[in-house]
Amino acid sequence: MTQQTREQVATATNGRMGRAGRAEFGSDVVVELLRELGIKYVALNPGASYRGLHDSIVNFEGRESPQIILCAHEEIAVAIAGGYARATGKPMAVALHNVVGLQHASMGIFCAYCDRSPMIILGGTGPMDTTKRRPHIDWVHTALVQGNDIRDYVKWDDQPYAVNAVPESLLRAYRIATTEPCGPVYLCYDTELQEQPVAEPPPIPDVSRFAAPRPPAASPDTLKQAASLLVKARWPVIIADGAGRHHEALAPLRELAEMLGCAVVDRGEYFNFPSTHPLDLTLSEREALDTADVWLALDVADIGGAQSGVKDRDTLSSTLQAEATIIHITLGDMLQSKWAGDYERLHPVDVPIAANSAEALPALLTLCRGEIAADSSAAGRIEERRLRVQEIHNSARSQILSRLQPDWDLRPISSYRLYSELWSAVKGGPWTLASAAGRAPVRALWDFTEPEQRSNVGRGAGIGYGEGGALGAALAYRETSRITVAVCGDGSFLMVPQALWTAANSELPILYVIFNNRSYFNDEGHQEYIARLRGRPVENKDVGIRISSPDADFAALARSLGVQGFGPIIDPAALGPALEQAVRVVRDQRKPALVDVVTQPR
Ligand SMILES: Cc1ncc(C[n+]2csc(CCOP(=O)(O)OP(=O)(O)O)c2C)c(N)n1
Ligand SMILES: [Mg+2]
Repeated sequence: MTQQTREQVATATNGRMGRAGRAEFGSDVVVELLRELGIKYVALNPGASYRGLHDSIVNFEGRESPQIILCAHEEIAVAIAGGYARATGKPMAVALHNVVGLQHASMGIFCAYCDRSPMIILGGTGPMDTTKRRPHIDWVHTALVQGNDIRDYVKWDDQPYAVNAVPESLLRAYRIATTEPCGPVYLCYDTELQEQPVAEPPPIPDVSRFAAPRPPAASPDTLKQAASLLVKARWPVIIADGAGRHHEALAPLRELAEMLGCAVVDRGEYFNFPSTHPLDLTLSEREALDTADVWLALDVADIGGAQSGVKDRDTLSSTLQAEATIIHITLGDMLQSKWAGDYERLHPVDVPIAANSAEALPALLTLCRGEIAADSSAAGRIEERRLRVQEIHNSARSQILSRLQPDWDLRPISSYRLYSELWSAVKGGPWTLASAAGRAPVRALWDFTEPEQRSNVGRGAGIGYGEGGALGAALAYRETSRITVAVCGDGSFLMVPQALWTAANSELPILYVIFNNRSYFNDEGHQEYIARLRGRPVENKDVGIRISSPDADFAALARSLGVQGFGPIIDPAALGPALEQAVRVVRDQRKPALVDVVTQPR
């Protein structure tokens, strides 16, 4: 088609059925649709299996979008999309080379699935026509069916067999990925399909007619039951986890807590409640929950774990004991893995509500207001409780800080000092904390007051995912004045140090701080536990676990990849000035920086 005919066709078919396509080759259709869908970025590592698609991204009708974020490992590419989805709620694209790129990416895809992060993953394969394959490489790198490799932890995958089938496949994928509960989808394109010239391009539908539905609201009857339980309760507690995914849930959550004068425990998958709010009892979770007679759980992954304090190694399983009456608002059951147990323990729930918190909370608020007005004893009960919650809140933070302050001058540097000095360096402007290695009670040391301040990925708990995830947050905030801060374990960081190259290449304003205890310390704890159990020498607990001989020089590593590196910081007095200097690089120059801090084990 000539340019003029293309434009004529485009004008003729514009309207509710969409517009005429303008693709010249099969893979142009994919890019045309990504642009229609508003996909801003594609993270990738190149490969011949998608050279057609790569060409379309770069050359089809100019290259404004999706913009390429070049990565030095596919796992990082997926993690960037995961962090971006966490920060924005929106999907970006990832492009992966056939089976090898897909396998490198697979842990990232698993972690994105556990996080319920929407993303459009594109892959190449083939040629499926075996007579067209190059010797060796096209054979060993082509699988039947490629999507099988990751099918257990994507929401959907597809391999359209003709160019005309591409729009429907991609629109379906987009809608599935962005429908709550969200998740990654994988689309695989035969090289032949990508590279074939297209004489009659398929029309591009009006993508607004394929949008994800609004997530479901709660049934009014069940909400009424919940409101009555909450208002009559002696000590109700709100325990919030994934609810903060939707920022619209935050104002009604806060208003509900204030109306009920009840404690809120923020499990921290997202920002749910300000750490400075007098009703925040996250730091006194045990005290808040032990006496509770009614729990309002908001998208809590593991109610049992939350209740038993299962993070403690001595309590190895979640408990099913549930003295309290449990109300749970979640869409969790609508997307359950059939492969990994990321649904966690089955807990009794007395009032199950399948809804999105952002939809359910405003209605619950109205019902509670009505119940309070109708109950003459409610106001007194609520006021008394409010005062008690505030008392606990006020003492919790100062108690924790007084326990930690003696650590100030420890060498190696204590996590308390690291997070305190970092807070002083960071708090002067907008920030987001994408990762917090070590065991410092960050909520006691930093003020979390707005949802953008938390952008952590990682329910999947694969080390090496958080470093790329932090880059995704930095990408999301690149055009704003917000900086991203990621405190990463040395072991975790060594999984993906090449993430630094992308930080430099894509000019991402991120501060990496290495929590360098020169160990995969988490596992020293496990080996110590086993040694004690078996009566074996505890002093061997770090064999095969210490990361020394040689000590990794993270600042030099950063410099070698185009990122300003500071450290290793061994002297506690040098920490504050180094962090301040590094924050200036990130804030003022909008460039990445890294500070390597040699720390206590925890
Ligand atoms: C991909 C992957 N490999 C191994 C593990 C097991 N693992 C969990 S924590 C950890 C140690 C991480 O070391 P580091 O990041 O230095 O943190 P530290 O425990 O020292 O605070 C390991 C190896 C994992 N979770 N994911
Ligand atoms: Mg470590």
